[in-house]
Amino acid sequence: MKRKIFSVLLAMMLMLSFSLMTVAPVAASGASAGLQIVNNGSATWSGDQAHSGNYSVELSLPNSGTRVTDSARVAVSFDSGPLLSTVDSLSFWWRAESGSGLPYLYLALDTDNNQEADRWLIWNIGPADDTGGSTGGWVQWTLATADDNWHIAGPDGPYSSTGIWTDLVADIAVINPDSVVVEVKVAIGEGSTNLGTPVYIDDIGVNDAVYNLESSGDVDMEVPVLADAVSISLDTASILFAGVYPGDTVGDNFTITNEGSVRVDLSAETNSGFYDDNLTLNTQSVGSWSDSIAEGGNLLVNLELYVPHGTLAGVITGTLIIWVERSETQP
Ligand SMILES: [Ca+2]
Ligand SMILES: [Ca+2]
Repeated sequence: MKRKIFSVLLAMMLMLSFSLMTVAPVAASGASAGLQIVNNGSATWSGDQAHSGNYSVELSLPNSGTRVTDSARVAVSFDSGPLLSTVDSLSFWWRAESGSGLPYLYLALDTDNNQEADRWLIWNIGPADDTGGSTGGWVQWTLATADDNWHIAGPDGPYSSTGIWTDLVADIAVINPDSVVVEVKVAIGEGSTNLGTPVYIDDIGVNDAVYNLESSGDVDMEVPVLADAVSISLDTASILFAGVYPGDTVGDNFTITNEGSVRVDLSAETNSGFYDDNLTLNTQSVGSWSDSIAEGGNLLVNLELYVPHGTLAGVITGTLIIWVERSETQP
C-alpha cells in the first residue's frame, strides 16, 4: 500500500488603490465658462496663475513671430444673456510677459432671436496703454467710453469701421433693440502678432457680475483594485493505491478546480525519488508535467504508478506537491 498527500501553494491577496483628479470650470450662476481654440491656439486651465481663487485661463499661440490665424479664447456663455442695451460695464484681468499676444474682448450677439450669435462687437487690439503688454503683474482692462477701437463684425462682411462703444451699441439697436449677449469672450490671436508667451485671463466682469474663472473643486475618486486571486482546490487529500506486485502498474485520479480569478499554470514535484522515477500525471513524468486551468475550470489528473521489479515489499509513502501560479496568458 502506498499513499500520497497533496499540498497546494496559494497566493496572498493584495489591496491597491489609485486616485484620479478632475477639474471642472465654473463662473457665476447663470453662465458657464468654456475654452475655445482655432487652429494651433492653446487654451487651458492654469493652477499656476490666478487673479482670484486658484485658477485662471492660460491662452497661448505658437511662436511664429508674425500675424497668425491661430486663436485661443475663454468664453463666458449665458444661460439667458443680458440685452446689449443694458450692458454698461465690461472688464477682465490679464497677466502677461513682454512679447505675449495682447488679449481682446468681444461680445457675441443674437440680433434675430434664434439663440445663435450673428454679430460680434469687438474691442480691437491697440489701446495706447496696453500695446506694450503687461510685464508680469495682473492688469485690469475696463470698458472706457472714450475708446474708439470697437468694431462690428458679421453677419456676412468684414469689420465695420471703428467707433466708440455707445455708438456701435446704438447701431445694433437699430437692427433690433432686443439684441441679446450670448457670450463674452476674451481672446488672443486671429490676426495679431504673437511671440509664443502665454497670457493668463481671470475675472471677466459684465455689469454687476464678475465671472471668476475657477475650478468648481476637485473630485477625488478612489477604487480599490484587488490583486488577481490565484487559488485551486483538490478533491482529495490523500490517495491510497491498491496493492501491486513488482512489475505491475496501478492507477488512480483526482480533480483540480480553479477557485481563483485568473487562468493558472500548474506544475508538480514530489518529495520522493521513487515517485519521481515511477509516477506519471496524464502520461507525463512528474517533473515534466504541466497544465493550465481557466478561471472556474477544473482538470482531471490521471495517475499511473509503475512498481519496478526488485522493489521490496512494504509501504512507500510520499507527497505530491502541485504548484500553481498566475498564467502569463490571460483571456
Ligand atoms: Ca480665478
Ligand atoms: Ca441670431
